[in-house]
Amino acid sequence: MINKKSRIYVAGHGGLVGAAIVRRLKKEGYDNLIVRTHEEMDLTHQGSVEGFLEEDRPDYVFLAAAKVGGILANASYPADFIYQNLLMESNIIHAAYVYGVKKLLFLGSSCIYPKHCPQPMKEEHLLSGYLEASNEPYAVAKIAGIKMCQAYNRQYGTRFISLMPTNLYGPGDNFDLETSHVLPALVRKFHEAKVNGNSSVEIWGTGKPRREFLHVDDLADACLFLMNHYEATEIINVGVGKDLSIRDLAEMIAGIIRFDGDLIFDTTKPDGTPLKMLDVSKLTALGWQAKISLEQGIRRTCQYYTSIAS
Ligand code: GFB
Repeated sequence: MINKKSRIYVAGHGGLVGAAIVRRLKKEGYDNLIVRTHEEMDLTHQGSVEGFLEEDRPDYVFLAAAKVGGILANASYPADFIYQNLLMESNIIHAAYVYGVKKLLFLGSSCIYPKHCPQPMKEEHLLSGYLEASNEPYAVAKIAGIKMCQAYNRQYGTRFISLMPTNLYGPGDNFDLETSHVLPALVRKFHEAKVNGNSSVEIWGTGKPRREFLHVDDLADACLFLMNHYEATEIINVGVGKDLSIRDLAEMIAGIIRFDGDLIFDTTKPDGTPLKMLDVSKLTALGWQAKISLEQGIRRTCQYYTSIAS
């Protein structure tokens, strides 16, 4: 188990995942946390990252820093997604080796699996088929991060573990309608439609794709659990083991927000991967399960959004 006095660096502490990991660590009594804002340290700058790790010498690193976004953001900024994610992960993983970090946890994504992957997607399906085009640059960067952790483990005996989370949501999410993921986008759209008395809400695509959603506080709990209990170099999926269609998600959010107008499906927008549910049997076998139901999680996210929108 990580000693409560260990020096723990959370890269990306200001983002959806990083902030949840900080909350979870503080709740557990880990009070020797190290965080740096983007202004204090540019993670795409190797010299700054090496200087920081040489000076602060963290014992553990949660690598939650990434350039992330929904289907449209990935289609619009492919160069940013591959460049920034490759640089940030490479700088931190290499410096973690050079400056003797005891253990590092790397966060990948479920989009690393093939577009037409057998469902539910198992860890061994990685690189068994073509990727979904809409987020291939991001997926390739994340796969490179996995392979870098595994290569350093093999060559230098490092303890760099890699988690593959399913689609995430929760407090601190990005609610920008162009760059966000579907769940926060729909929470905002239904909230605004209700407040403005609109008669309909636009949903991108056909509504047919299915997605699995994990609340970010559950993910943070899984990160701490695996940092303490997982030592293998193989990747491990983190999810809830069930999915629903985008249409059903929209109807669920509309019901919670009590919006009773129409759903308009804009099929000029991309659907992306048709299915991407994770097989979480490896994680379940280790003794971890998600606790926050989708309905509970959406209610909390709606409360959070209402608190920041007003
Ligand atoms: O969440 P999302 O943007 O990303 O889209 P992915 C999921 C599905 O929701 C797609 C539909 O079929 C979208 O067309 N959708 C419907 C919407 N309405 C909306 C809306 O208003 N906003 C958004 N954003 N989607 C992401 C990858 O794929 O998965 C990321 O792009 C990352 O890189 C993430 O891997 C986990 O789930 O398709």
